Amino acid sequence: MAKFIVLEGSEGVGKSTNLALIADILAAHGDVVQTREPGGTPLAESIRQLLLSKQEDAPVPLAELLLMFAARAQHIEKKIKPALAQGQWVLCDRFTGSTRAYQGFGREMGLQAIDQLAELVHSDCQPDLVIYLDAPVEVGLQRAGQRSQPDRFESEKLEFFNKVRQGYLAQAETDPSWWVIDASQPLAKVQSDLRTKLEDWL
Ligand code: T5A
Repeated sequence: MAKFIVLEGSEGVGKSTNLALIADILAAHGDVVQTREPGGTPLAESIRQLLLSKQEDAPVPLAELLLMFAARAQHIEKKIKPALAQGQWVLCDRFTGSTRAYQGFGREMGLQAIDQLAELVHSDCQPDLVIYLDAPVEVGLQRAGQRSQPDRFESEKLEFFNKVRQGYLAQAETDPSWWVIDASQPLAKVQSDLRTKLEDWL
């Protein structure tokens, strides 16, 4: 049966790069819908623009949190649930694990409100597997920095990203549906680790 798989990790660890490999492996098992958060539908992509762009009236942490869940609610109802109902695999770049790490730990909002919102928005739609790509913050930022202009999140300080990483590691420690892959390794090794684990799981 098709499942809902999420790829998590902080900036530049290689989520987009490895999404293609995972989609390829899954394709042997059925249709795959690739998507991302925030985003995945036209409305949710508009919310993504609001969240990532640098603007004078930047969202305060609570507005940021609510916008993440507004985008997620739209994405789940319009794209994730319909795909799963049609027997398609859903492969998503980020989900609520990101909210716990970035807003819960990075912005220090804690987990209580996030868990309440998660319950409201997707108590009936949880990932079957979360693949967390872990690397020291400096490694990811250096990789991400080789590309375009930093967005609003990428412009945060090192301390913010260290808290985000702690948030990810805390989730991976307590949730058995999470895998941790060492993404600081050369890409070929990251991909062979991913392939071995995933083919075994499938
Ligand atoms: N956000 C999101 C929240 O705060 N709360 C939430 O609830 C959600 C859902 C979204 C932002 O929103 C925030 C988090 C984010 O800041 P995004 O664009 O989806 O932004 O996320 P980013 O992490 O910014 O995406 P990136 O594209 O920067 O990172 P990736 O996808 O992890 O990295 P990737 O694959 O583009 O790789 C970066 C570079 O590294 C190379 C690649 O070739 C590429 O050049 N690379 C490697 N190089 C050497 N060795 C390896 N192993 C490599 N793997 C990749």
